[in-house]
Amino acid sequence: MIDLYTASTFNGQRVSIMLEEIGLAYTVHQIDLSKGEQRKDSFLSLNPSARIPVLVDHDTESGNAFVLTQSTAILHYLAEKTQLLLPKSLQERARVYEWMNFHAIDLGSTLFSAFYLQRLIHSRQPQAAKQLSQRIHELYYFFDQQLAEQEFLAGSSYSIADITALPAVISQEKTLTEYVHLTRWLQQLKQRPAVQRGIAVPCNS
Ligand SMILES: N[C@@H](CCC(=O)N[C@@H](CS)C(=O)NCC(=O)O)C(=O)O
Repeated sequence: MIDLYTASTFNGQRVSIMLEEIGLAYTVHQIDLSKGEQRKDSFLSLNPSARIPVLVDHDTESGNAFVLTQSTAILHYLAEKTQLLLPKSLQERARVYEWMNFHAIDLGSTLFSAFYLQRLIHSRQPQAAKQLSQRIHELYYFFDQQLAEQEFLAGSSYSIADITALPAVISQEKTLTEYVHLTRWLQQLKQRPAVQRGIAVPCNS
């Protein structure tokens, strides 16, 4: 049995999409970030850094519950546990990690900085805000070009690289229509029942 502590954010939805894709049973525990539930002692005992998502796997070889944080580490863990959504060959797996890092680190941190800069200090730092938006465009262009060459982010099969990228792209869909290959990929993945169920967690659970 698996417990998932989550909220309706990109990092949380990566894990719920993954769990829906691999078909493992799990219980959702919604953490209301706006009410500060991530800073309650019961949650801090799972993740002292006060961040969702947290996965607790009770089905381990040792019999001890295994607690894991960081959305991309959780995707790796679940892919290895089930041998799903991760290619067999070393080089193909490396390609998956390459694209996971692109999304979680390069694009993710730039979007995060832009979000705060645009809302909090745009009037004082217009040049920095402009540079960040150019950088976001470059990163999306690169992402789009990758999908011009192949069906999925890391090659010919759907993988945890696609799941890493998906929640942020779904939430920004209306602003990304100029990227035609990315849009083709997005429309294809949005047809997947597991994606539809996973993106709705925790609101519909
Ligand atoms: N790198 C972490 C980031 C986790 C994270 O930042 N979670 C946010 C929600 S997306 C959170 O719990 N924030 C709580 C807060 O800011 O107090 C991951 O990928 O899981």
